[in-house]
Amino acid sequence: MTDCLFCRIVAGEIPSTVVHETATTLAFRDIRPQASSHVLVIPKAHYADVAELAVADPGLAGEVLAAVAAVAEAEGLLKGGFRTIFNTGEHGGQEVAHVHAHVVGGAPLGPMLA
Ligand code: IU
Repeated sequence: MTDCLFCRIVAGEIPSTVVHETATTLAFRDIRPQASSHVLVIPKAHYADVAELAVADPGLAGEVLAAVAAVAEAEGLLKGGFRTIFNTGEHGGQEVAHVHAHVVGGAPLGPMLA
């Protein structure tokens, strides 16, 4: 999808700081980090949100979760723990309509809905 920001990052048209990549997924640093470690994990294929991805391609959804785990390990988050968030739709505060998991950690986080 050429007008999708994250598809353009996958295509290399917009620069990003990649921390992990597989044949089907890409993980890069959020440009406005909310924690000392804040990485976005996406499938390279375009799906609007996690609900659409899970229905259309549950195998790929699993690959995204495996990439989340790989990022957590690479970022040194497994011991202390981390949070994974899929903002979805208007009420979920989703700004970019290409499914992405936020992986945040590096220090104790506040209550989930704060
Ligand atoms: P959201 O879940 O759709 O609200 O999150 C979108 C995230 O994408 C948000 O944290 C932005 O800081 C981030 N982001 C980015 O990393 N690079 C960009 O070019 C743009 C947004 I636009």
